[in-house]
Amino acid sequence: MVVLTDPALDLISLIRSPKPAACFSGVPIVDLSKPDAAARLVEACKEFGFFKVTNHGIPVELMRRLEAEAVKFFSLPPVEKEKSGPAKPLGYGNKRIGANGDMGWVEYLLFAVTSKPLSYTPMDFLREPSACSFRSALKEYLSAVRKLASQVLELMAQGLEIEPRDVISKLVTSEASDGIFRLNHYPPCPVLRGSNYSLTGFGEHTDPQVISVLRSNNSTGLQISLKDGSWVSVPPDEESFFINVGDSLQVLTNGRFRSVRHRVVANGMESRVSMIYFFGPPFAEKIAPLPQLMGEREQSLYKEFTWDEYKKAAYKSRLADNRLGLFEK
Ligand code: GA4
Repeated sequence: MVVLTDPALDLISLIRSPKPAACFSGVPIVDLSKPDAAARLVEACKEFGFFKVTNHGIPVELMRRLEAEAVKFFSLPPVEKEKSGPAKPLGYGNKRIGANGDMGWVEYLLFAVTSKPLSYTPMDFLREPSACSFRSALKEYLSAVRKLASQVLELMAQGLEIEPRDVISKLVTSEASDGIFRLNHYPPCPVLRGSNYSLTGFGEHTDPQVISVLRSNNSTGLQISLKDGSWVSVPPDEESFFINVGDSLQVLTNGRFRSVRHRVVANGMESRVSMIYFFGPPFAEKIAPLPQLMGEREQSLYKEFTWDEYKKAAYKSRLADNRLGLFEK
């Protein structure tokens, strides 16, 4: 029996560890330096909605620099961090996720990011001269990951054999594109040590955007749901990026790609730090299957909607909801 000493824990659903959390060896790896990258990536998006990218050209030092800045921030006393919160939806958040009652064993910072020119909404602490190294790491990281996302989305178009090659990438790199960046810290949870329980760090959900690019430290915790509904643990790799297909890309491909359900299960032992850049389209953009991809008699599986409509609906939903369900025909 676990003794709960932290009252906040009462609110978080405790879930049993998936038996010796065997790491899944089947996560598709897309080596960007290989000629088969486009084909492999399309295959992965159809089967899993998820893949790992290697040989991406982004120095691991840059990832570590930003991670160290995040760790510095999350190590501040709660009163200091709370000056940047609560997240509504941007800013510092602790345990509360979204506005509709979801909770997780996580604290985070959420930024809105514009793509052209690249900028983000700074919280007050980031305007201080002492935050100069945080600002520069953040800007360099966002710029590098935005280039990577463009490259991945162009390869996707190539793999899908559609023209122009930037038909998907331009949705997320235009002036009005709606990006979000998230720094997550899953702290250790000493009361769970030695028990066979684990905690919901971030409950199961799909991402509403086109794609999300994730990098984490070498901690376990990320799990994805396979086509058959089973959950598997993703082996960590701090030098690579993991890409999630989001709901919008599922719609753009008329269901050929699957928006991957994922979650973070905190084992209570190690501190997990992740950084995720969510690439969304402009608010006015219609999210509908790409005409280049549709077969002769193929019908859209979805009602027509704009990103603005979808995002508004998403923010009214609970994390685990099937948000696309509302828009299916
Ligand atoms: C999931 C993907 C991103 O982390 C996020 C999340 C957002 C939030 O944390 O504020 C949401 C969630 C996410 C989807 C449903 C709503 C909104 C929490 C929530 C319950 C930043 C996003 O864009 O959607």
